[in-house]
Amino acid sequence: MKNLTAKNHQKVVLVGDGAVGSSYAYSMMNQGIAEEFVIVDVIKKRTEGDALDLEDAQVFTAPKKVYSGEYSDAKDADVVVITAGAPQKPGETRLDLVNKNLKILSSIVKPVVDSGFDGIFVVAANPVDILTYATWKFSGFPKEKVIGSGTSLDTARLRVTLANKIDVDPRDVNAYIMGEHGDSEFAAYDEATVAGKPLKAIAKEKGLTDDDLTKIEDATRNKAYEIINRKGATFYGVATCLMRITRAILRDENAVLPVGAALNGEYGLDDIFIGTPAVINANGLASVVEIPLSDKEKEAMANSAATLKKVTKDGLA
Ligand code: 6V0
Repeated sequence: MKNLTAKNHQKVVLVGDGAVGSSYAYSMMNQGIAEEFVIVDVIKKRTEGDALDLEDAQVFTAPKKVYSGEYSDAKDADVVVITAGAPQKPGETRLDLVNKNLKILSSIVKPVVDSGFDGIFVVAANPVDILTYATWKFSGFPKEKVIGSGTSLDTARLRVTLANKIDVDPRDVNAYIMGEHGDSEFAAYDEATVAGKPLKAIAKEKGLTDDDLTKIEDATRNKAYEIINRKGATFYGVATCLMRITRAILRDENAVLPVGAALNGEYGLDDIFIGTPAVINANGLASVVEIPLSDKEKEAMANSAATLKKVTKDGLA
């Protein structure tokens, strides 16, 4: 297994240079993470243009080799990030995308693996939980080497909205959206805290009722639709989540992040990738942090898992 901490040259390959991918590339450039950044897409002119455009930013960030490449460039990469795929159209759910994007995914994972790549896959293309599972299946990689963006974006959305309501920094809101990145996801409010104090108690002090918290949960679930209806796509939020996951891997952080993680009995589930907090380091997914959910939340998790399992079974049959 690659020992990233011993390396001082880190390489990331991005596959899918659309709205999400190019925003991720820009975020990575701004953070100065990874010395080598390769962009792959079926539209070669776009990757060449983006590489030329991005390289100008390094004057103000950190020196980096950024170029338009091929799957063979994944050979010695530490991380391959997959953002290739058709995005949601207005009115389309993430699950509607499954067949279209499974085909695209299989055409990507195979040549990446054939290149000799033995790093970590990070998947964001939708429906992300299904595509993360499929990446694991198609690649034959160990489960911990495949990470989905899962409910990272949804969790960010929840934290931002809560933070605005209770007047604390969103980074100090310890609350998670769990389950499917999609319509069956849920807010694990019962265990949410700010500095160890139950979020529900703080919310009450701020005059928020349980009904208000449910409205915030619903708004979080529907925020993608709100954004898509206005600008056609969502990309800055998820791109930043992807940067955060990549940074945790490359810097061997042991960061606890909401991701799409493979479960091995946690929450009574297995053979699934689903949104939960997990420890991320240079080996990929070090462990799942199993939140002690309330009975109602356990039911929501089981329901979300059942939704995903059905689509996975139909899609990969
Ligand atoms: P986009 O802007 O259409 O970009 C998709 C890119 O993929 C384009 O540049 C295509 O050329 C490229 N592409 C298509 N097929 C292939 C292929 N076979 N090989 C290489 N590249 C290919 O879409 P956008 O960037 O908006 O979205 C990308 C994916 O991310 C979609 O599946 C979205 O649904 C998904 N999102 C995931 C989110 C999450 O939280 N996980 C959030 C937002 C979007």
